[in-house]
Amino acid sequence: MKAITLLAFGVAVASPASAATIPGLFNTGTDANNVALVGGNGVVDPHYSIFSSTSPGFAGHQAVTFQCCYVANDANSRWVSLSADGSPGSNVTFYRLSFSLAGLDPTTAVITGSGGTDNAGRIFLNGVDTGINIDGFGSLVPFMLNSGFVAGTNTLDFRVSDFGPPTAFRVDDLAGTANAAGAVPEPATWAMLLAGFGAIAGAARVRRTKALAV
Ligand SMILES: [Ca+2]
Ligand SMILES: [Ca+2]
Repeated sequence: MKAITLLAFGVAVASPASAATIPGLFNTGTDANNVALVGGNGVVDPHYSIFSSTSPGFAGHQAVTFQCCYVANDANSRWVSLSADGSPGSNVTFYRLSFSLAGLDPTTAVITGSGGTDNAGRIFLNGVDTGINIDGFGSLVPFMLNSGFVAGTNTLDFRVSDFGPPTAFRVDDLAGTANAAGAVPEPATWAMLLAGFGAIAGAARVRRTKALAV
């Protein structure tokens, strides 16, 4: 009974501190409160910028709202594009969202969401291809990122490949958590915990031995 109590205590200590919400994870086409922007096509998205595009003249601009014939916008996200009419298409464009993990442990970060693209989409984290596709606009594709995060500023890029105008993309229900930096036990703490587990195991062996001897 005592060993079980000690074991439970050890697990409680070893468990990381409760995960904190990663700030700055906005869906496409939303305001500062992650609520869908009001207005028709062409409303400026304050969070998603056009990092690069094979169509000249768009890099450095913000994405703007554009809905064509895609799965419906909802209360917390809207489709966005290069322009108010989704032109020009037939290009490859990287849309970027930057966020900060300041004060958080990047090795514990997890981000989930769903996305769609007209026509094909791929997610890059900090310039690295995650291998995750979010293709198509008839429905949104769920995704999860749990590695590749760095301390401080991180960049989430959505590469949208268009096969003919218009083009657009959408991120919905983007959310993430990470532990506070330094919340993970230090090596010395782990050593103490392991020593504790060893003592518990030893005590159990002694009890078994005694039981056999009786
Ligand atoms: Ca939504
Ligand atoms: Ca298209």
